[in-house]
Amino acid sequence: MNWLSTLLENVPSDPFYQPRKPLWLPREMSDAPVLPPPGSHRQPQMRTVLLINPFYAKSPHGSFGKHVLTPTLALTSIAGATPPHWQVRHWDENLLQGLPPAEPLPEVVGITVHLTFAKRAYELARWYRAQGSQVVLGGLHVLSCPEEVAPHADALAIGDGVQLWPEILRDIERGRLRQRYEATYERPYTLDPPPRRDLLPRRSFLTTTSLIATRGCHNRCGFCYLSTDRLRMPYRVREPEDIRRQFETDDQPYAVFTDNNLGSRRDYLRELCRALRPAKKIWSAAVTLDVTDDPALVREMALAGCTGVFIGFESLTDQNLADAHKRTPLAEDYARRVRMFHDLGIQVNGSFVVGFDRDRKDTFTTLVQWIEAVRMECATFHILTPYPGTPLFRQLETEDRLLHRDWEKYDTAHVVFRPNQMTPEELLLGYDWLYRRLFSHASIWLRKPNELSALPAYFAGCYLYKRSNRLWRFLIKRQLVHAVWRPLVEMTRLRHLAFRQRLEMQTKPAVCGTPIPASV
Ligand code: B12
Ligand code: SF4
Repeated sequence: MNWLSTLLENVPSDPFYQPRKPLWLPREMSDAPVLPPPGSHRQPQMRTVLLINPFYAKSPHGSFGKHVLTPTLALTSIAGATPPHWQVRHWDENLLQGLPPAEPLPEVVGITVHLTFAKRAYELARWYRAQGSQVVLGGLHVLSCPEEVAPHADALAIGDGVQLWPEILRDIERGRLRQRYEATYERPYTLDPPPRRDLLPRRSFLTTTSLIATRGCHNRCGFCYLSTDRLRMPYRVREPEDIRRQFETDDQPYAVFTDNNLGSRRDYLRELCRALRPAKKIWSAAVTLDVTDDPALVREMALAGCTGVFIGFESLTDQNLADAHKRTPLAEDYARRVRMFHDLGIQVNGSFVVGFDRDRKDTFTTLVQWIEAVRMECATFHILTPYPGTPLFRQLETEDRLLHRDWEKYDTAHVVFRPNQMTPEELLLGYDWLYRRLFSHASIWLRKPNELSALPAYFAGCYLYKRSNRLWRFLIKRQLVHAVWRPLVEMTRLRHLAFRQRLEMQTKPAVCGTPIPASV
């Protein structure tokens, strides 16, 4: 019966089973395109900017679709702050369209830098500088490790780039570029211009409407990048009307809120929902589980078009969360709260971290069993990762538990520290098992919704989004992502409108399945 277990992909119940078949990871998903020798120094085209999102290696565990679901707002926000006499171009290396453009040579190259793709950002910076462009580096890693980044750039933007960018370009025009520009995130968010989504290749993303309505979070968990030393980011919000306008203008049926936590201020979220409701569109967002303290608010979210939430449950062990100073409901109450979303037609994508000090070898099975019992449509798993500058990083450094500082591997898919109650190898095997198990036919079947009418959308979501990496690679390379997904998204929107109507009339809301992933 070997062929049958292969067909059914029977994942053993022991999280540490060996040997295991490697997961599929083609070269384009693991290696950036090789840059040719830069050639000689030449005259760049004046008043032109190229903004680059560098390549990063994809994990074979998740869907490749995740990377083209919706774009980061880092570069479109910077583009929005560019004075009109500068020409701007956008390039995302993760769309697999080859080398970034160098003809004509841009006067300024702005690159966003995260620790996982810092090495690639430095390579790109070196390549453009050698040809004659001036390179400005900004982003999370520039804020947490400016000394490391500085030698690779003509200028650093530390903190909020939207405030700094016009000043940087003005200084370039005057030939007086400084090495370092710094801004906090304290000024009102309402002053920011809207991001320039018109620069994005629409064909390449499931939706180009990444929205961001708020900044910061009421929590400061010790493992989160929001607790980075230098980062001062009070909770700030944009006008709900401004967000509605951005959503309308981009003309897509579905938006993804990329806020850290759209639910930190309930009065604001309520106002936002009321502004979005007449638009008759659908959206998903990251919120903390405590929004369910207010069931009427969750209902308003559903009525405003929310089809999915991304929730950082992190752990089923309360003490892990207390250690990290995360204020959150108790684990024993999670299931009831998940049900509240489900009853209102909102899918839950749970985010879980493994490797906390109280995690033991049985953590993996307990976690999967719980996810299956509450029928969570989707979950993402992360190996605990100490981002430089955070309390967690300092703790593990002081305890001499960091294994290395190879930032590329600080992507939550590798073990970079010595865990407390298992070996690094066991943590990695357990993490790998969680994904194999969750995406197995058996687990997909166990988590299926009760209602028959929700099954087609649920299975479409599981199989098309999560188990089709070969198809995703094809769609990404051929720029077919939008064309293929748009009809599915539109169908989901129409179903959701019908669902909302029933909900408004207060009859039993019935079912509303959605094949679209619940946020990033
Ligand atoms: C959209 C998103 C994604 C998308 C797109 C990612 C991409 N790089 O293309 C997807 C879903 C693919 C993704 C994947 C991952 N992500 Co992500 N993602 C986000 C998210 C939700 C929004 C990003 C965004 O639009 N921010 C809004 C912009 C405006 O803010 P910003 O980037 O900080 O930019 C400002 C400044 O930094 C500065 N700036 C930035 N760039 C530049 C450039 C220049 C030239 C200048 C002048 C200024 C400047 O100005 C901007 C305006 O103030 C953030 C959380 C968040 N809310 O930021 C997480 C986040 C960035 N992701 C994170 C992680 C960990 C990942 C993953 C590794 C997770 C995983 N295991 O799957 C993967 C893989 C990516 C990788 N290897 O790096 C972490 C990064 C932590 C860290 N310290 O690096 C974050 C912060 C989430 C979190 N809370 O932990 N992600
Ligand atoms: S609740 Fe989430 S976004 Fe807020 S600080 Fe904690 S991990 Fe970060």
